[in-house]
Amino acid sequence: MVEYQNLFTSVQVVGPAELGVPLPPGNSPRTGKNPWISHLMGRIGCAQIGPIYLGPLGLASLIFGTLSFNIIGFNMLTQVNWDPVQFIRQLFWLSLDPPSPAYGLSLPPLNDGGWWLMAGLFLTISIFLWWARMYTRARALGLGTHVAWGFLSAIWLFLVLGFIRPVLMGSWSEAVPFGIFSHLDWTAAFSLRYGNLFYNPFHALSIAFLYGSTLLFAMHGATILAVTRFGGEREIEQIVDRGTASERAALFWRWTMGFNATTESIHRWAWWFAVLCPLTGGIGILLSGTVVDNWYLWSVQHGVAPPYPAVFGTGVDPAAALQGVKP
Ligand code: 07D
Repeated sequence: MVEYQNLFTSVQVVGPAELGVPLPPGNSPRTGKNPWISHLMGRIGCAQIGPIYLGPLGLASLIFGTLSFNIIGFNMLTQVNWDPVQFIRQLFWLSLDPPSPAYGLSLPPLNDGGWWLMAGLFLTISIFLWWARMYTRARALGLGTHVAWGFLSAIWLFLVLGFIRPVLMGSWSEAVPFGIFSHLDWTAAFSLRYGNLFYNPFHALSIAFLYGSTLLFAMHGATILAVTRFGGEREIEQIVDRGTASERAALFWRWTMGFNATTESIHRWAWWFAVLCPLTGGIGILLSGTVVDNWYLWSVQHGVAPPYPAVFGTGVDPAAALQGVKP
């Protein structure tokens, strides 16, 4: 038996072409009847490429996604006078921005944010079509729809950032621009505008689930790799066999921290942590500017953060000073 005990040696999963289970009536045929075998892909996953299922939802999603991508790309190209070299050089600084606050929620001219609105609409349509594709593919295979609901949690944050909160605030200008640095600038500006997002408890919760997800993933990944020498990655046998890799994996954690997840529950932990990250994040963004105007002052008011010491002398209320009230 080949023992693979380091982090990099992976198994090539290659076998006769596997075309998958027959699809229920009403499904399109899968594209690519003769799948090809790629050694390189086999190093990071399964060596067999295809067949893929496109179907009407996949096709429509790709069309809308491509439209959105092109609207963003061509708008950026115009910003560098259609010069491909400058396009590449300045790519990270180029941006398709939402309309200015003057337009509120009205339809702006194309070059004043209209293209942004259209790209956002098409991207949203594309994402929802992709969601429906995930849902229907899972159903067609007789699976649960856990992946689709997890994806919906990310879509929730995406919608809050680009649609729901701007609508509540009464202006498209509140939304995130399409651009690498511009969306980072937007993020920093948002935090500053609402009194430092670190004081937003939902941002904190979201971070806890983000970091928690990476920790759980690292623990699970490491545990399974650690028992591959006993065949632990071959999950099917492990589910029914006692005294094998799975049991050792569980015992490892029971011995080191007194508690172990089961092979089933570890995936529930992972799913909930991942889903709760954008779910709580979306709540935090939705509350900013709509319900809470300054998260630092909110924290002081609720006893979460200490007020600034009276460095300005007595008689100065730091909270009021922060809002520009002169002593
Ligand atoms: C963004 C939404 C789902 C995405 C989908 C995909 C496309 C493709 C492509 C057209 C990820 C859409 C598809 C766009 C288009 C083409 C070609 C999911 C997303 C469906 N923060 N922060 C979070 C930390 C600070 C700020 C979350 C850490 C500062 C703002 C997360 C730190 C400031 C927002 C997080 C830190 C600030 C966040 C994101 C440390 C200023 C949000 C979770 C250590 C920089 C977002 C409540 C996620 C949020 C968010 C982490 C610092 C601002 C937990 C670790 C103090 C404005 N921050 N942050 O899953 O939810 O994102 O906030 O400093 O909006 Mg933060």
